[in-house]
Amino acid sequence: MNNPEYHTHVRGESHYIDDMPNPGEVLYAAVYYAGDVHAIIKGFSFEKALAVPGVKKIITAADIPGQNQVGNIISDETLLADTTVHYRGQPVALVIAESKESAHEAASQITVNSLKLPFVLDAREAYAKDSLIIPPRVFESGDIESAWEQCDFVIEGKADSGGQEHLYLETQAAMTVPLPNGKFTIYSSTQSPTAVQKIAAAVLDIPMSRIEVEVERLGGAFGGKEDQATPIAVLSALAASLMKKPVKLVLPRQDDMRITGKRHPYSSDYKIGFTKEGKILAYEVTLYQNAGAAADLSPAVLDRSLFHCNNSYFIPNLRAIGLSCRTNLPPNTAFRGFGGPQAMFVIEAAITKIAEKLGVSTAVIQELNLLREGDLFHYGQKAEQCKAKECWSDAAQRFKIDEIRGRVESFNSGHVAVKKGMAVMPVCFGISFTSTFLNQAYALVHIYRDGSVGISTGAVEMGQGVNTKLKEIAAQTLSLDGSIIFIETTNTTRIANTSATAASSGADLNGHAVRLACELLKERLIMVVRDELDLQANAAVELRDEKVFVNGKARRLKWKELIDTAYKKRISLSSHTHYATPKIHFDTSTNKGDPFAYHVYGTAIIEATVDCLRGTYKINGIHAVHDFGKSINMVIDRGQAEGALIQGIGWMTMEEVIFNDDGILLSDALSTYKVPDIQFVPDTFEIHPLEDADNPKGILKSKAVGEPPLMYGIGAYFAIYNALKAFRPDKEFDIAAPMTPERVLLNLYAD
Ligand code: LUZ
Ligand code: MOS
Repeated sequence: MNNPEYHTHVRGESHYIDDMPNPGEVLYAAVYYAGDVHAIIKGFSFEKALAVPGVKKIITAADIPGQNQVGNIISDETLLADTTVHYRGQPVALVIAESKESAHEAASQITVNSLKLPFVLDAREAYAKDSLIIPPRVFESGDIESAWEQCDFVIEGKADSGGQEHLYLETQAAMTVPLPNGKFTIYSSTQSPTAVQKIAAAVLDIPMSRIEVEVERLGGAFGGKEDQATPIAVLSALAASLMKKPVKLVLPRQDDMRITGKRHPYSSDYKIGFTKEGKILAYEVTLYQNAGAAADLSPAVLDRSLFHCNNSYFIPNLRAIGLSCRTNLPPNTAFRGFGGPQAMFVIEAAITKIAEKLGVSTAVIQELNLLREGDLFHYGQKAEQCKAKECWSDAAQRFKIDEIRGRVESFNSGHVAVKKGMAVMPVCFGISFTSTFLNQAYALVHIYRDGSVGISTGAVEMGQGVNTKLKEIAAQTLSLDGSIIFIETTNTTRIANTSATAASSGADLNGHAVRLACELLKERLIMVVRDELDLQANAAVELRDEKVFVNGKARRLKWKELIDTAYKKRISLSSHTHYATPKIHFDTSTNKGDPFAYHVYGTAIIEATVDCLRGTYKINGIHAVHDFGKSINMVIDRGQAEGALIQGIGWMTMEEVIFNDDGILLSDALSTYKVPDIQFVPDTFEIHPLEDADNPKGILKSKAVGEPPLMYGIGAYFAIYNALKAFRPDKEFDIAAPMTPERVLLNLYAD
């Protein structure tokens, strides 16, 4: 079953917010955002802006009827700045006009009189000033203090990774339509319809039930619309309520890049102790997370960093300290991997340095320390159905790792200025929101009188193919052809209190809810069959391929007639069900529990070639064995794995979010922010599904796929790093990503 939307996508017929037909007289909004990094607002000058033809109003914090607050985890973020701006790009005012051109022209005419304040851009500097979003978080296992004594070697180091722009194709966008009955419909490009509804209600000071959030599809999100779609949607709602007209707000690309937060840059210190054979006995890591000026999702992101700081390795004695540092950058936010990649980068850096110390290849140390069945994670969960070694061994054999290594070595001995490098990257990623309460979902399934099926859930389609999966789940459970099953838009009036479509768990959580709803309907229909055909209690009734089977024999009653019969017997043809992931729990005071439904494993081997005179490089090959469980749709899952992998390599290599010392984002356009394109993708790109994979906890035995493959991208950093090592074996390189060509040269030639 393929995504029915592919057809309208390629013809350009799929609607995103900015393509929606206008509902009558629509007004347009433009955000006026702070040009100062940290300042007290003393006054505005709106005269010139108001004189722009077509301008209707300029909205400021003073116009907000309810709370001027959009913080999700912590209430520390205004919708529109009141007295102080805390980052350049912070929304300060909203211009409403008859056209987008007028709105943007007017926004550019606003001036502000401000008193500039000192600011901090760096996480460590913020920590030194005690500027933390939450108190330090510490995850600990074993007895690290006495473990150091048993180590043959202890080494210390530092590893930094940079931010990442989400670069969803559809920028942040929303339109709100006020209805005559006092309700508002918010069309939002959000991963979190309920968050939009909740915050809009509080800002407008009306009950949540008066707001309906409607989401058809997103043109990409990658975590960037888990939290940061909310203020954009709420601004459009605020404007619509004040103007009593529909208001559309679509961020131009450059505004989007300046206003919204990104992946968190991390700076980390580690200390790692190991035996002379390379067995890791103790690991201590301190993660300085650059949270930006408001909490956003930073505390949750930080927790996932602490969960995944061991990546795919068993480390008996561990201490991980997470520091969420408040700086004057735009609030950083969810981004595919959600803090996991940043922490995994550090352990990979540490293992690289172990290998250098012992004079062996990194892969030897990695393999020696892989998680085994039954090992305890530092948060107390047991590794069950652990596939770490299986994926590693399968990748090593299938892709002939020794041949790759031999090829790299012989190339390097035959070349002086061009060097090759290879790296292996195992991944282990936990599936479930780490905030246990978020792991719940609803489905609403209607069977209509003609037998067609309409399904609503809280899942948001953002190009990841969740609708196709949900349809497949319903088709399998009801044994129907997909052509009569329809996945409806995501809507808070139909499905309330949803969790974000995030944490790779959209298909799992909502899919289980759809399965439950369909099973309930099936049970009712089987009762109808028994009644209608007057069957004995022991007769086996089955619904298969739109037919009714009794004791294995097809009867004349078909799906359509069965539905009509059920209706006439006054049996409900709708079901609304709730699913909550069973058994998971986590105690945030001890930081122990079983937070994840299961883990996803895999191993990638990445090869790179570096021109050590120019600093340029090419990724030559990506070979991975990935555990998809029993994939519901291999086309979608392969697409997710390939996309995530390239996005991860982009983060590690060429994508560089640069703020200058004045706090100005220099990489605020596609001319200055480079992302991988199709030319960058290597010719050899193999992702092999782990064979005979299974997953009793996942929907239809599949495994969540959205995020885990991103972290294979870390292998690209170390492949390039290893090439640099081949060029200058005796030089000690800093570990700092992204490994741009500029950084390659600095590594090679600066002292
Ligand atoms: N969002 C969230 C996430 O709120 N909690 C999580 O654990 C998470 N993990 C990955 C991506 N988004
Ligand atoms: Mo999240 S990083 O939106 O899965």
